[in-house]
Amino acid sequence: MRPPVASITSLPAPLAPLLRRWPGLRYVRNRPDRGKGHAVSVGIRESRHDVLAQIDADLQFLPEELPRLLAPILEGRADMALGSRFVSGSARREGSVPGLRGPGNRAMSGFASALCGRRMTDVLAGMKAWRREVTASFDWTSDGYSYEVELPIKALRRGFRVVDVPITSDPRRTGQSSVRVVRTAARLCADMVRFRLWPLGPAR
Ligand SMILES: Nc1nc2c(ncn2[C@@H]2O[C@H](COP(=O)(O)OP(=O)(O)OP(=O)(O)O)[C@@H](O)[C@H]2O)c(=O)[nH]1
Ligand SMILES: [Mg+2]
Repeated sequence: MRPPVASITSLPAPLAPLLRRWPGLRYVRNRPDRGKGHAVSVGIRESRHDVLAQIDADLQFLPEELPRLLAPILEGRADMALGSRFVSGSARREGSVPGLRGPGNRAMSGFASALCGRRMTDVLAGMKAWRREVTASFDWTSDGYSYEVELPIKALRRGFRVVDVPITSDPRRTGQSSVRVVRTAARLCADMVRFRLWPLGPAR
């Protein structure tokens, strides 16, 4: 992966009051934006803690459910937690997984599970948490969406404990999806085979 380009800047004015509540809050701006995977890799690089979490910025997942996602890691039962919209206890609110996205997400998770020999119900949900050691243990190659599957597949190859945690998903309220279902699925399948079979690369 090319070296990340990012700058740490002062918080934009509307976010500044948050600093009073969370003095450790940092705002990192990517310019140019190289995609979601790259943005998360910059977040990892700039973070200072041992347990990390990501959540989509469109608020389709609920930040108040982050403690539930983190619990298995903080309790020492897992090294990576995958938020899942398709496991018992999850809630998919009306319109949150429209059209082909439901079967598409299940098919991608089924393919990843078959490749890894371990059932994962929702590898693509944009709400995951892990111990820093997990992502430091392999080279990470995806700037785009494929990082969502690269993380759990490579974590399992390194022998880390990966668990599913039920989450709630809301319909999109604003903005547009950046996912083109068929093209993204084809790309993901090819990438998943690569993540499963190619050498893991050196620890970071
Ligand atoms: N930095 C960065 N983030 C991105 C990019 N594309 C997507 N994201 C992030 O990824 C999140 C998910 O993207 P969406 O387009 O909502 O995709 P999705 O949630 O898988 O699919 P939908 O069901 O259509 O919402 C967004 O909320 C952003 O936080 C990108 O090009 N750059
Ligand atoms: Mg979304």
